[in-house]
Amino acid sequence: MQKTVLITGATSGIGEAAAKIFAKNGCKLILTGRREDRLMDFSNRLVSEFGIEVLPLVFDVRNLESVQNAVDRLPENWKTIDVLLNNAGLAVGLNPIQNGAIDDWERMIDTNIKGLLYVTRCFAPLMIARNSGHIINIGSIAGKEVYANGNVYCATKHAVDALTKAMRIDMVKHGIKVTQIAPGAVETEFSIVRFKGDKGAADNVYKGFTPLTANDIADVIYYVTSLPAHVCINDLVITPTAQASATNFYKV
Ligand code: NDP
Ligand code: 8X3
Repeated sequence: MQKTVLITGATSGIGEAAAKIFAKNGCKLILTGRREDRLMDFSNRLVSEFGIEVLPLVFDVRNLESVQNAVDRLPENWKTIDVLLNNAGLAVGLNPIQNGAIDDWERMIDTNIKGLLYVTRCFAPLMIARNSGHIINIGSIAGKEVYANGNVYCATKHAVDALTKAMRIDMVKHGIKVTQIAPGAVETEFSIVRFKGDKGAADNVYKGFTPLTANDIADVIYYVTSLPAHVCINDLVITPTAQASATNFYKV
């Protein structure tokens, strides 16, 4: 059966790679992000390359009204969402707590925690109405451990870890699977955003070892959605082979 998959943050990195693998496998896609040009170009490319249907929705996950509008305006034939991939997220800044920029903190908390909650609160009722669906939250190794200067980002991803467990309990009686995928270092635009456009600092993060690619994570996302109805993967931590913990890398 052709699945409908909703992906937040599909304009780059893991969300974009996930959209491609679901497209290749013939799924209908609802793709979201703030950068309208990128979202439209990408959606059009997927339609022409894979002959699938794509519904691009431009909204900021931090804005509850926009998220609610998106669900209220969903055409009837897009309401049967089988997979919700809560992927939109970011790290901004890398400072000790006493020097943290309050605006950076607000952006991370509003996007990674409140945004994920808004999207889930607005879209999960569509799954509950059908007693079927799969919610996949992109957490992080930063949701399992903390590291120097990672303070607020780590806290937001610990919240994703807790919310994933809590959602699974709330959803179990509705037949809805809830999975967390918690990657280590993946080379995407993540570090460019974290270092506020400093490409040199971002490149440094991935020097001396082979990081994961967005496609590596997308393959795992697709895999967890391809299992039989009675099988739910709860939680997966995925690192590059050269990464043993949040801070332990073998670099040459
Ligand atoms: P990217 O920066 O490449 O992608 C982030 C995506 O999130 C973009 O599509 C961006 O779209 C979207 N996004 C950010 N803020 C908002 C917002 N307020 N509203 C809507 N969309 C938003 O990074 P990744 O692909 O690496 O990150 C994806 C997820 O993976 C994040 O949750 C991140 O924390 C997590 N992660 C990443 C790791 C890594 O090493 N890269 C490791 C572990 C977890 P747009 O700007 O168009 O809105
Ligand atoms: C992204 C991975 O280690 O930079 O979540 O926090 S890390």
